[in-house]
Amino acid sequence: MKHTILVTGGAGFIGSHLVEALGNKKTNTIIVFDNLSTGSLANIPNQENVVFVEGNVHSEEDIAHLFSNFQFDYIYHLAAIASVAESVNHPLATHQVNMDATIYLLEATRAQEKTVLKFVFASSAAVYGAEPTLPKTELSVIDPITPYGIDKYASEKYVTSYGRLYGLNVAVARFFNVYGPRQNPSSPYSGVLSILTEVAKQVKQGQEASFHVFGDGEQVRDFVFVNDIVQGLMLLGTKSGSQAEAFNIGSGEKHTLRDIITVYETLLETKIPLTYCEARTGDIKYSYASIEKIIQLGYKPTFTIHQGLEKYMADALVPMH
Ligand code: UD2
Repeated sequence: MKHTILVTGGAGFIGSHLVEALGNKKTNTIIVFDNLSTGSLANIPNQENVVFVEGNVHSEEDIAHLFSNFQFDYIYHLAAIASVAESVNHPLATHQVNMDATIYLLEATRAQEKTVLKFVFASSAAVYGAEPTLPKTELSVIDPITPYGIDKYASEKYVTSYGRLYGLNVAVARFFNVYGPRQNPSSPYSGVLSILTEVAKQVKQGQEASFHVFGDGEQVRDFVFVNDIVQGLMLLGTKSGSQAEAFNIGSGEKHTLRDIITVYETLLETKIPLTYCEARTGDIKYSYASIEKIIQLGYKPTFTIHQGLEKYMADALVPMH
């Protein structure tokens, strides 16, 4: 079967890994729709069945233009302003990207002649906020505390409601702390493991560097390797049991930041210099997922933290050309 698949944010960290996996099937045509604000052309696999279209998800005009050129069998909506801090500093601008864009896409999907086989929306553990009950199940209290989390949750509700109101085939993924190659470490609010990997790389290359631990390092997270996120997304895309439902995607493991630093040190056979600083305001001390619901759908995490970091470090330490 030939399928045309849209990946918004396909030039970004998670999106580009999804594009790569989908593109392995030669009968698929993947349309990468991205404005390259944080993503990059270099992330997109150079393959005949992968087509790049530049545009803004928060432009109704750009979306209309995209859908006038293509009819999609599957849509993975990953484009977003991924920084929580950015959403706190610029709530209105981030709202347009993280929420309005979702409705533009849903409307265009509803209007297209072809029935979409699945529209999968990338949401976040941020919807659970700071409510302390753990592990987070899909039935846990929802209490987002930032514009980012609020827009993710509102978008989720639009997506699942389009399933119920208009019979659109839809599903929602709630990502926990994703890490892996191509995660950009350049902002202080980048994923912690992208920053730690950068520091580890510098230390390994004999440069002077130190990793800043915010708080005591005892904060707990569910770090999930990007390939497992891709596995989860593809399951949500293809399984009928995901219809109009939200699913956590995590690793099923939980680790303190200090444990993770020890794994890096073991892998690199060297100590990483640490600087302890004040905990971040609003930082959540413990966050981890129950992944039982997506396991019922057939999900099986394939990377332990050790295996994931090994792969990530090997990739990061490849000599530059
Ligand atoms: C994650 C998500 C965010 C949102 C949030 C919901 C990522 C990158 N972010 O934020 O999008 O879904 O969960 O709660 O997945 N840290 C350091 N040193 C550093 C950087 C971070 O100690 O240089 C700490 C940080 O204070 C936190 C932990 O590491 O305790 C993880 O930080 P993060 O920014 O990677 O992710 P998190 O869980 O705050």
